[in-house]
Amino acid sequence: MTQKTKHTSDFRPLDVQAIRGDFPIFADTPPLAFLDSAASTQTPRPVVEAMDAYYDTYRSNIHRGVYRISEEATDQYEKARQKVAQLINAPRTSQVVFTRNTTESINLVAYSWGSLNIQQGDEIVLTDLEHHSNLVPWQLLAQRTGATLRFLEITDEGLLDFTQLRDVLSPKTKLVAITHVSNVLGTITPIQSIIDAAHTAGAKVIVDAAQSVPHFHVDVQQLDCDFLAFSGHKMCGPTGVGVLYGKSELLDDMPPFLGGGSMIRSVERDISTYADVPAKFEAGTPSIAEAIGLGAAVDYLTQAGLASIHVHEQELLKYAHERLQEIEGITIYGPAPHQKAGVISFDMEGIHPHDIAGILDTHNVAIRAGHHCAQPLMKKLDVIATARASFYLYNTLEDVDRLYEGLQKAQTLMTRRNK
Ligand code: C6P
Repeated sequence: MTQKTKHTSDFRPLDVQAIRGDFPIFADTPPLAFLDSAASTQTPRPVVEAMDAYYDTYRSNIHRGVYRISEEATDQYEKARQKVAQLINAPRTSQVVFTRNTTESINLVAYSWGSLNIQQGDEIVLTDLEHHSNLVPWQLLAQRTGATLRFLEITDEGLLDFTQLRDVLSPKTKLVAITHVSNVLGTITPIQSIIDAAHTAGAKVIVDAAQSVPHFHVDVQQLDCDFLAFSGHKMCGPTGVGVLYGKSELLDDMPPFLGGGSMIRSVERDISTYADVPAKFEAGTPSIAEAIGLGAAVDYLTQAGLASIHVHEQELLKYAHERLQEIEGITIYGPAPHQKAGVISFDMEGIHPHDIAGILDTHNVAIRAGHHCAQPLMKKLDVIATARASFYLYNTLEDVDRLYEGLQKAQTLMTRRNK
């Protein structure tokens, strides 16, 4: 299927109460204040129902059965691929490869594209903001090939220091691997300018979109990125399914990542030929129910409207900044709300982030604490860990108030304990 239309604005205010009604986890009183969607989101009923329908009425393997329910499963799996392709405005559905998650998508590129294109002396440009998933695969590739990793640093505000780009990019740069949104600071990177500059330098670009595709429109044709990776479980979909988008000419040339069933054209004792993309990269039985669930999640987010989700998160983020700044001894990391997505990382004087999260949990407020799989960034910020609240379409201003009240209680408790 070829898809040419660009996204038009779908902004309309979110009916957050109606949305919350789709998530059984919020049915309790008082409801869970779930502020950890950057780690993994909650699942709405339509997504669970789509997976239930597969298990209850047409469970079977795909791409091989010649009977009705297998054809139905194949059809639904491929429809999910179409929905994902439309979401990111991929020119062709075949450019969407289903993987397990963002991590696997990036590793696929590092092994397959990397083995063909990276040699000793080549350079791979990363940034200080990268999640380990967009760092360790490139370290492994560099160790295998003798390539060098170079880093674009961040400013004190947690923005990428764009002035360094000219120095970091060179004719040796073969790849720029960059996050679209930092999972720690929420920073939205100037991805378009970086892609354009990388292409001018002759390099390819892979975008880690784990924290962007779920939250606002990402258009791969407009960006002109070479690869883009994201996970289903961060966008109301199930765990166990992720996406790699790639330009056709790159995917076509790349060798398989994993070998086995489903990815072949013909097999002889000593040699095989391979199926076309995306099958070439989907060896073995894939996560069928999960891909179908991801398709339902795409429908759900599209119906809510990604522009509306973004505006809603901005409102929550702005409010969270205002409220948290009222608390004495709090440090918020990262740029101003308008330069970031719905993530707020912070710490409080005299209280370890894990204690903050533990105390908030006793108030039914769920946040994440730790290094967020971004240890080099923690080092840069000169902290061991941060507390992090993150927002999604089902969060409310009351959730932010409960975060604020919980933090005040944490502070009172720890001040009393430390006396
Ligand atoms: N971040 C968090 O921040 P997987 O686990 O493969 O679905 O996603 C990995 C990943 C890659 N890039 C970015 C920017 C990410 O934020 C993540 C996942 C989670 O809480 C878990 S560490």
